[in-house]
Amino acid sequence: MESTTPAGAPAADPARDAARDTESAEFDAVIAADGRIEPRDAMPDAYRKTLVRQMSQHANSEIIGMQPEGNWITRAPSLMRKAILMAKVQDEAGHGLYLYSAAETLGTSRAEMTDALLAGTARYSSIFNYPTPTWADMGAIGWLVDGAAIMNQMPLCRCSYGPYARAMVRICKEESFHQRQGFEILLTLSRGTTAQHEMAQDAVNRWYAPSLMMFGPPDADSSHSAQSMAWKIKRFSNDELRQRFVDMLVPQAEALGLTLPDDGLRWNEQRGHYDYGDLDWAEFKAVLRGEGQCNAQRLAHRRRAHEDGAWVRDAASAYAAKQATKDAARQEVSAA
Ligand code: FAQ
Repeated sequence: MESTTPAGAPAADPARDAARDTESAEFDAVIAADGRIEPRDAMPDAYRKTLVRQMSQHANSEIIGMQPEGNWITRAPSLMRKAILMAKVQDEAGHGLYLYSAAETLGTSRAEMTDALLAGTARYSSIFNYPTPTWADMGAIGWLVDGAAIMNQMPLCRCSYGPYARAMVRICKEESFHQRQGFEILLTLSRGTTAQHEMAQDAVNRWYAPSLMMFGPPDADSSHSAQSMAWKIKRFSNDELRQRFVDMLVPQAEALGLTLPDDGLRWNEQRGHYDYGDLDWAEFKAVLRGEGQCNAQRLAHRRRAHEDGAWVRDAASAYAAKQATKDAARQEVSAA
């Protein structure tokens, strides 16, 4: 226990203070040299807390993000489409698990992160609170949502926290496949019958603005960006990534033969980027408050799935306990 003065304040301990200064200087030096912080390394509490917040939100997003597409597995228009969609949704479960595991290296358990999600005290991406009424939504999610996810996540492969950066490398490879499958769904619909083309356009109309909001609030309102960029967790600001995304979408929409629903969209010669229209940040805030179209449905479904899976967790724990007892007995025998 830390020794305290009679007044309750920690007693002066020059050796401990010197050790802390050294740790802090080492941390700063690794960040400055663009190195990686690993789980065994000392790190400021605020750095650890920021990572747990962002990584658990990211993991939660992957897990909740299975629902809008899961809605279409039984109704995909062909066996091939069904198999591809199932594989994509499974990938998302895998991404959630890598990310929870990576976050666990910071000392917060997956059970704690899951409890926070189920209690409604942890966030997940705003985008997954929108409904998926048509098959074209599978295309729009792949093209726009996975497209935004890659744009945001490629720089995270260079994040200063080693386990997060390494998890992102594989995740980005899979997201890239997801984006292509979404693009291909939209291309097929866009070149199909008039009704199919209209269905693709309608889905793009509904997903375009929410996908731009995935990058988070404008820089001026982003409470965490400055510190996260100083720590090299984030490499680019929310607005920088949003701009890159818009610049990427415009030629791709042309190739698809679809229109982006944005009156403000035009090439700005001076900036060398596309200008785009204002986003409805009141809607974004409402979604974050839990007032989106599907927030209640998404959480209720996740709670139900968690309860339904209790027997699997119980069985796995019982099996692990049995194996541990057997291993201990074997070790006793071999030691005797
Ligand atoms: N939704 O100060 P900032 C995917 C919150 S994975 C909800 O700018 P930060 C794959 C933010 O948490 C998609 N909340 O925050 C897939 C903070 O609130 P807090 C998920 C949001 O962290 C595809 C407050 O607003 N990807 O799509 C959102 O510096 C298809 C202030 O914001 C990641 O999580 C939002 N969109 O920057 C799966 C990537 N934006 O915590 C299935 C990793 C902001 O103070 C199908 N995360 N907030 O209460 C990040 O890069 C960052 O966390 C940002 C936000 C950029 C999302």
